[in-house]
Amino acid sequence: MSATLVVPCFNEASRLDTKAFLAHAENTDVGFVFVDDGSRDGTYDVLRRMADQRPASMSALHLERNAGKAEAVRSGMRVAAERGSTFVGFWDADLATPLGELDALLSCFAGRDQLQMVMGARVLLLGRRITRRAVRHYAGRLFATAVSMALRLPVYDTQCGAKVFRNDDLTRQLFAEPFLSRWIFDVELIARLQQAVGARSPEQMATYLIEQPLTTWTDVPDGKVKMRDFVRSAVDLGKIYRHYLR
Ligand SMILES: Nc1nc2c(ncn2[C@@H]2O[C@H](COP(=O)(O)OP(=O)(O)O)[C@@H](O)[C@H]2O)c(=O)[nH]1
Ligand SMILES: [Mg+2]
Repeated sequence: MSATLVVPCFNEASRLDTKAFLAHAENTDVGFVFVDDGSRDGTYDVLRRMADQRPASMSALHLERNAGKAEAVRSGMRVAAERGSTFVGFWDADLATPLGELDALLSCFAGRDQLQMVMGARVLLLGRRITRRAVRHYAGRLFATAVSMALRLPVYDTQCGAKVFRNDDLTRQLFAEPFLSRWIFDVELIARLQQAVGARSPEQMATYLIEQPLTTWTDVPDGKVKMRDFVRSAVDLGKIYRHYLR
């Protein structure tokens, strides 16, 4: 398999587009590890029924208690790594980033031997369809600016729910320890990568990490991230700064 994607799922029973995932598993060599993050709405049943239809490329994990996206992704990544695909990654269940964007992210690895991680970036450019509510866009820009200052890295969008990695020991190391933050563990991943490769200048980091602008991204209604999560993210960024970056 070329890639195995972890899809964290919290109360996604009615929102999950199982047809889109099944079609993708059927038509490509991409595999999926769905992780039910202690949902209370029958998500696990939906996931299991879907995975049973394509057991070779889909599996469903169940976490007893709601642990947050970071831990759900981390649990899934351990399983995904065992699948032996060249790349692993994680992808939000709402398909705000359509699965059709995956190839563009994976093709970044071609000819870049040291590249470890590719992040989808929601950059609004003419000719691209990036639809996001204005308030979330501006809150996101503010947050991204604080993150790039903390990481000393001009990263545009750390919070897009689509990220892929080379499936190797370094990636296993990035996910080895639990994350400090439930929501902005993406920032921790970058800080861990900076530490692991001992490279801090933006030029050095770009051999290990790049952002790929998406062609389509749609803010899916019923997202569960609210304004208080913005406040929590700011608090978590402080924690991450003290732990990894000071
Ligand atoms: N809200 C929330 N989402 C979780 C949790 N655990 C895993 N997820 C998944 O994290 C992803 C992002 O959540 P989503 O609600 O789309 O966030 P938003 O689009 O940023 O508002 C989805 O795949 C969720 O199912 C959790 O504890 N809470
Ligand atoms: Mg979403």
